[in-house]
Amino acid sequence: MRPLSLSTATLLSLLTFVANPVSGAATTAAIASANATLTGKRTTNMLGNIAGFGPLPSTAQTGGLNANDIQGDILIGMKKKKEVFYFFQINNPASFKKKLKIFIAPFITSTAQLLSTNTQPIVALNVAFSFTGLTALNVTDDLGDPLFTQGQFSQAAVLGDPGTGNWVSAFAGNGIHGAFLMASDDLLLVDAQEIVIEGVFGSDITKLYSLQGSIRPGAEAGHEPFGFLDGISQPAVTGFGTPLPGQLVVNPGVILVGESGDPITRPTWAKDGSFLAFRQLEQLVPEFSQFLVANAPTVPGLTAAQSADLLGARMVGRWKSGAPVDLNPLFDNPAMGANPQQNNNFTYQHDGFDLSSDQTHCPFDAHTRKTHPRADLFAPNNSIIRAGIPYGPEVTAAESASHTTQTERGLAFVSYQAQIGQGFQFLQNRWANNPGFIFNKNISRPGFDPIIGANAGQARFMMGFDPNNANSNLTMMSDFIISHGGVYLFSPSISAIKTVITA
Ligand code: N7H
Repeated sequence: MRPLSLSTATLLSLLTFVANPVSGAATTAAIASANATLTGKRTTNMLGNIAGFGPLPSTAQTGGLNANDIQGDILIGMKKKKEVFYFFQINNPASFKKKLKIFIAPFITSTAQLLSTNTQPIVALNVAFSFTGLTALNVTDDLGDPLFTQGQFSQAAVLGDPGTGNWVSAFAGNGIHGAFLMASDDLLLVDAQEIVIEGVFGSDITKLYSLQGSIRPGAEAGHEPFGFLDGISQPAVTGFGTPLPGQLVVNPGVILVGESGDPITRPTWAKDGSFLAFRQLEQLVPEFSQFLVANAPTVPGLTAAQSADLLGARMVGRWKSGAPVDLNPLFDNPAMGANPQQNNNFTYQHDGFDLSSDQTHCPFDAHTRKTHPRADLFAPNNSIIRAGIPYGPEVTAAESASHTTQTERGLAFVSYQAQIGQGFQFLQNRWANNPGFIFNKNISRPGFDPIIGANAGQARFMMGFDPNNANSNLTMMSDFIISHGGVYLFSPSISAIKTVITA
């Protein structure tokens, strides 16, 4: 299945070309032609059309921002069908810069390009660099983000990881210099792009690691591996589209470096870049499903299966359909989950209920409430744009029957923010992992975010799992998510890639 203008014959010749690069060094013309093929015109949209996600803005609605210069992944979020993250080390900075400038930079996909099928490339290509990568390229300006400078590896304990024993070896340390992000609707095309990248750079780079993500099949499209629709709630960035009802509006400088609302002094060339926090988060899906069945509260009028679904919804803050539990406290509401005019329009506040103690609608600990507390705490500067994608196979019958994961699956988590310490790392460390958050006068220790909250591998608790007995605690002896680590990168503007980065 390849519903594109790229024919099988062209693709095969492209793959043959790269598999046998002309005497080890592909010619300029051959690379240009391969690149042109990969960036040719599309006839179908490469992004998933998921009911429940708001529409992308039209080009006319991006007037406030430089959509032609901002890399495409940053503001578009979790809409990709297939994606490969290709992490590399730079061996020959001078040659890498030259080739990046001539062969790759002209094909980096912008935000504007992704907004319409007519302008989308066959494969969307973005690139981002770590601190050690920029240093290798002799780009040594202070970007104003200490966590970027230190790297994610040094933050493992702060992020709640139980050491770094589970980290992918490539993430352990600061060896990764950068990553190519390649997205399309067909993995064969992404593979072709990867082969072109390797043909272009040859021994100038070494691939240290790659991870392949994919939208889930059939009716699960848009749902993360536990089964919940994901990517519904993103902040609305001023100047980019029209906010949906209930959507939090944030200054562009919360996501984009150097834009209005960014309080940090940055080098001029860094404007319209964004910091990318990558995490490989394995999800223990059969174990999670079994936990819900074994720990479901007894709720009058609900069957055991409905109670298990309710527990999942109260842990996440949304039902599997995406409907917010705050507006649907006992039963899922698939029509609301699929309706972007309704599925974000809630605040956790209800007439006749005390916001500082009410957990009958949604627990304080629910993942969505911990990471975006809405009326509990107005904190637009702690917003992120999430742009991850699930990875790994579907759960097998044998895994379901044994309640045991046999093959790794999870979320290739990506978030964009202008300050890592206000965005991803803040949400993980200060909110999700902090049993004292949300701080309020009536409940001093509501507990951990049951989904991503981490306690260095030790037991965690959450209050409010039972709607009829909100003060009782649920203990979780082990995590449902295993961190395999990650990396902090900077995704520069396209003009910066063509100038400062490749100078
Ligand atoms: Fe989360 N999940 O399946 O439970 N997330 N998340 N996340 N997350 C959200 O509203 C999930 C992770 C946020 O605005 C939904 O789009 C899983 C990290 C934020 O109301 C679901 C993993 C961080 C929001 C999940 C994971 C965040 C959010 C509801 C890891 C930051 C928006 C769908 C495997 C540190 C909240 C939606 C809002 C929503 C899940 C990771 C943050 C279903 C499985 C690491 C800010």
